[in-house]
Parts: sequence; C-alpha cells; structure tokens
Amino acid sequence: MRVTVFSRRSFLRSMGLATVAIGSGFAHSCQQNTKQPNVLFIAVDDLNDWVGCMGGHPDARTPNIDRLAASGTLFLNAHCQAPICGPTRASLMSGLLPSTTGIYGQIGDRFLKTENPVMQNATFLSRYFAQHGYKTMGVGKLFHSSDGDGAFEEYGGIHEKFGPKPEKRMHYDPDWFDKPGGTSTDWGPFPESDDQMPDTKYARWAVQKLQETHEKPFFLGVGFIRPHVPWHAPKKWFDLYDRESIQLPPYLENDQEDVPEIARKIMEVPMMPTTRWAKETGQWRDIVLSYLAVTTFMDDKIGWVLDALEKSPYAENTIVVLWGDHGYHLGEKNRFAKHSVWERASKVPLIIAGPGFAKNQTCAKPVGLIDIYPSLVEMCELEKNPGLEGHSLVPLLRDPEKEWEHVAITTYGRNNHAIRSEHFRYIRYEDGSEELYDHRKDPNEWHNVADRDEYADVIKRLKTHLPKKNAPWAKYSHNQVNDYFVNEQKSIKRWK
Ligand SMILES: [Ca+2]
Ligand SMILES: [Ca+2]
Repeated sequence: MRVTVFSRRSFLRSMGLATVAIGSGFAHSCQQNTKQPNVLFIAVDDLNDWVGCMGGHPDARTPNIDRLAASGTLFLNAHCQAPICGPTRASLMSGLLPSTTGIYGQIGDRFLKTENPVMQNATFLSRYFAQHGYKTMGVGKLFHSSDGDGAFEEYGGIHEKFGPKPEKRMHYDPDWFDKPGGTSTDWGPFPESDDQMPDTKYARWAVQKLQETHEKPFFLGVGFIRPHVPWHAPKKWFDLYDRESIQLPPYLENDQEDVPEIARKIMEVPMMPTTRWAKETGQWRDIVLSYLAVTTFMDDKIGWVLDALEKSPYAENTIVVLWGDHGYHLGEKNRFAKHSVWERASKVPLIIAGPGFAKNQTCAKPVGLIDIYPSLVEMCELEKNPGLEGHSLVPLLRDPEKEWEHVAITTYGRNNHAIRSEHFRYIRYEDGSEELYDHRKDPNEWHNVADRDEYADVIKRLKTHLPKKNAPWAKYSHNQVNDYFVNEQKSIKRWK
C-alpha cells in the first residue's frame, strides 16, 4: 500500500499559508481563513469491530466507515476505558480514567461533576476547544444522556432516545424470564422509513451545519445511537443481507469454566439473552442479522455527513475522528451484552483522518479512546492540557509501527481492570484473581493461561500498568443491571 505522508506544516506551506500557521498567536487567531483545522467528531453507540475495514465480521457492510478509514489511520487495537455508555464517554470527554474519577457505572450528564472534585477540575474536550477559539456544535448522543449538560455551545438535541417502538416486542422481552432490570433489547425490521429513525435526524442536522458558513474553526460532534439496542431499522437494511448464509460468531460451549468466579459475577447481565437461549429458540441468526442491518443503516447516515463534508469548503481542512463507545458480545462467551472486560466488549473502531496525515494506513498498537483528547489537542495545535491521562496518537499517525510503550486499560467496577498490550490481555479483579489471554494464538480469548509458568514474566510486566489509584464509586454513578455492583452501591439510587 502506498502511503503519502505530509507534515501539517508542509501541507500548510504548500497552501502558501506557512506564515499564518507558524507563530505563537496561531492557536488563538481563530479565523476560518487561517486554516486552523476543524474537527468532525463522530460517536457511534455500541459499535464493535463488525465493520468492513476491521474484519470483525465477514459479512459486515459499512462502505462509508470503510472509506473514512481509507482516508486516514484505522486503529485495529483500540479499546474503551469502560464497557458501558456513561463511564466510557465520561472518560473520553474528561481525558481521565474511570479509576481516577470513580465513574464506573452509568451517570446522568447533569451529575457528571456533582460532588466529584476530580471531575470539577476537568475540562470536557468540547469545552477545551471552545476555550481555545473554536465554535462547538453537537447533536445526538455525545455523552451518556445528551451533550454533557451544555458541553457544546450549540446543541441539536437528542430525539426519542432509542427511536420509535413497535406496539409489541418483536422477539425478546426480559419479563419472560422474570429477570431484574429493564432493557430495550429486541430485534427485527422496524419502523417503515429511515425518516423515523433518530440517526437520520442527527445526520440531517450535521449536514446542515456543514453547509453553513462558520467564521471560527469548528468542533462538530455527531452522536449516532445505532447499533445500540433495540436492533431495529427499516426492512431495506435487512434485505441487504442473506440471512441463511450469515456467519455466526465463534462460540465455545464451556468457555467460562476457566475464568475466576468473580468474573462470572461481575459480568453477569441478568436481563440479557444468553447464547444457549438464542440457540434453542433459533434467534441467534436473527440477532446477528439485525445487528449487521442496523449497523449498515447507521453507516449510511455517516455517509451523508461525510458527503456533506466533502462537498463543503471545509473538506480540505477538517480532521475527522470516528469512535465506537465500547464493543459488544453477540453470542461469544454465552452472552449478548457489553458489560465485560473481555476483548469483545472493549475493542472499538477508532479512525483518525486529517489534513497532513497519511491516508489508508492501519495501526496495531494498543490505544484507548482516552487518547482522542490529547491527539486532537496536538493536531489542532492547541496548548497542551496537562491534566489528561491519555497519550497523543500523533506519533502513531506519523508512523504506525513506532515503538509504543503504552497499553489500553479497560475498567468495569472498582479495581477490576483489563490491560491490553499488543499481544496480550491481562485481567486483574478486585479480589486478586486473574486472567491472561495470548492473542497471537487465541484471538477469541478461550484459554485463560494466567496460571502457566511460561507467562509469569508477561504478567509481571503487564501488572505494572494497573492504575495506582482506584477511586471510590462516584456518588451519582450507578450500575443498575448487576447484583454484584448494586450491593456495593447500596446508598446510590439516582443516576438519571
Ligand atoms: Ca454505548
Ligand atoms: Ca475460557
């Protein structure tokens, strides 16, 4: 693959703008005509690696995400810092690890900083850009509830949360199982038209913003809700797939026999379907079809936004970053859920493309969503925010093979961490029990090798990356789905 690399300055020089770009006042000069890059920040809810360019599922059709990947760097070993919506977004937008903020469970936007001195000292990513001369605009699901309680200057709203609901559940109702907790989980073709889907509205809003004239450089956030449950989208997206030939994910019946007891307790999601149920009822194939179909629907709407950017005056001077907020199990390890520190729930798509950076390249180094904040700050040449815990990915955008000493850390609940290096996943739970997976031989994480002597040195090395601080649960952060955590949080009631 031929890769062309420009430095941003050489790109600016080629545009005859070097004298504008270089100089201490550049970051604050703020006029769109200075060519300070805009940022298009695309969030996708519950999207795992089932996108064409990542190869996570052989049948996945995501032509628009694929073309974005071809225009920049696709990270193939990127991970969320928490495997559910609220805390992963709180981490990305604050630039802080869950173990630093205590935000391990869901949290309403308006409580993100309440009685949390660590968060009170943090500046959300979009606000940081506003403080440095950017116009910030957002739509859809950017934080857990909406826009981070006003973290974007202009906000286009969030519509109907998960979209319209059919009168009756189509395929799945947690009440059948008398299980605790609620879930919107269901699947099948619904509603009639794309116009009824929230993501269509978000895409339209973003397209309109890209058609407007902006005097200042902008930071535009677009938060798509699919493929979050319910896996509903109009039928035409289901018709793109051949149900009978769709490949089911790898599944090992007794996979959980070699994991510690605490793993089964922490990662239990009682109201979600199990793979055993899905196999017995013949629903597994339809769940996989539905996840793929709604992902293709969402990808189409990303295409609208990318098309609008390409046709706009901002096409040559906009950084695009796309990220999924955490992964998802679709039958692997007998579960359909996020809520785990295994690879399926932590691995996410992450693409960064921008003027002056190489196109069509991939990077296999372990990185985290927490690295987006410092990366964008560096790419836009803003002054460094010293409070951030992530690492700028700019060195990897310049050279994806570069020596990279960092790991990706995923945390679920207090003091339960996964450390992802280039080849290994090391998990350590609050009670000291461990898992280790060797991804060179075991990409499905079927064989826990933590107790094997030959891996003792690997564990010793990975252990040094465990967070030194494990903050107590933040008062308003709550995990409502799991008895194990509910016991830990008896005093916590309110999270919305
Ligand atoms: Ca999510
Ligand atoms: Ca296993």
